[in-house]
Amino acid sequence: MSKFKLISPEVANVPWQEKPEGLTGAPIWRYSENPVIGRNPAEGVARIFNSAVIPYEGAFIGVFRGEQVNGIPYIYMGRSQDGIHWEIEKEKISFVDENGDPFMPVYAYDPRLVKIEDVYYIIWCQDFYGAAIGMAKTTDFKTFTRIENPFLPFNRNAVLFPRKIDGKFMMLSRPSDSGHTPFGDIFVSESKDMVYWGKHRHVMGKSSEWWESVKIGGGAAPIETSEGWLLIYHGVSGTCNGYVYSIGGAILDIDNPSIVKYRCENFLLTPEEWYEERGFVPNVTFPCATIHDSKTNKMAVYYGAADSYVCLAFTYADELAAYIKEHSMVRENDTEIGRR
Ligand code: BMA
Repeated sequence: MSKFKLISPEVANVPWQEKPEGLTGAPIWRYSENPVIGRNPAEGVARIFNSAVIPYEGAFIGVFRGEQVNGIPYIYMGRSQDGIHWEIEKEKISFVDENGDPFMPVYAYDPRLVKIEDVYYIIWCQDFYGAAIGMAKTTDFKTFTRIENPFLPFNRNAVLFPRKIDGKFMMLSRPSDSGHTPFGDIFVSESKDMVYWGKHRHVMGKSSEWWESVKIGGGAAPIETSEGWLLIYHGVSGTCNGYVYSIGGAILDIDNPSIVKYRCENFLLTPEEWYEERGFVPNVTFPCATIHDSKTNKMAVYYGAADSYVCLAFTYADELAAYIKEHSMVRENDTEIGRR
């Protein structure tokens, strides 16, 4: 048996479906009942996608990108007993400032949800004179207090690491432009207090593999393992009909996550099913969260499909890590300029 270990709590009720016979390619398979959240999932919300979930009090809680019927995205909360069937709250999350006064972003999309020590952090993309990272914290999922803008515009796809490294919070992000950004690498930054961020380091760049040759961006919160930080991210290719968003995997050094130990040259999942190829934006698979059980290595990956649906895929974390290692190709653009 492999010595691979997930360094995270056990989650006995991780959403799960057995591996189908005859699976080829990466060891990851879609939930047969996808999508798990369909169109018009709540009053005033046309579509929910690119959303994040986390185990909470024996069940699951999620923060969802809800595209309202006026076209403006906000973050909605949802609860689920099994991680598959969700009850979405009617009202979007009301954010407050440090004094408890209302403080709403103009819009908010692509939330990630990460627990560090006893605090839950939501990280999203918002308007701060252009696309920028928004953050808030909660301990009870009732009060959501905004945190200072961590980075200048333009930036998207920020994801916090689930623990401090050497006493510092660590965050991945993808500096970008104000539009449908035609470039983008993943960087990591650190902070002692979640207010001042610095020591920015390049983690990895877009690649020459077609499926991630335009840009890449963080996906789910990095997962601590005995091999390093397992990172599920998205990679984008350009075609004559627009961008295609696939899911990729890499393993970063546990003490210095700017170092890429392994990076899979193959996509893990790419749009193939009707709900990934057809929708508001066709050909998008966009991972934002995983739920993983350290006892069994079972792992559920939540991804947005075609900017229209929430979907689930499953894998065994140890098999996935072995696949990433077996097909690893770390290149010069995965190192920092001037460093080897
Ligand atoms: C990106 C983000 C994602 C979206 C993707 C495809 O720029 O806006 O939310 O899924 O485009 O439209």
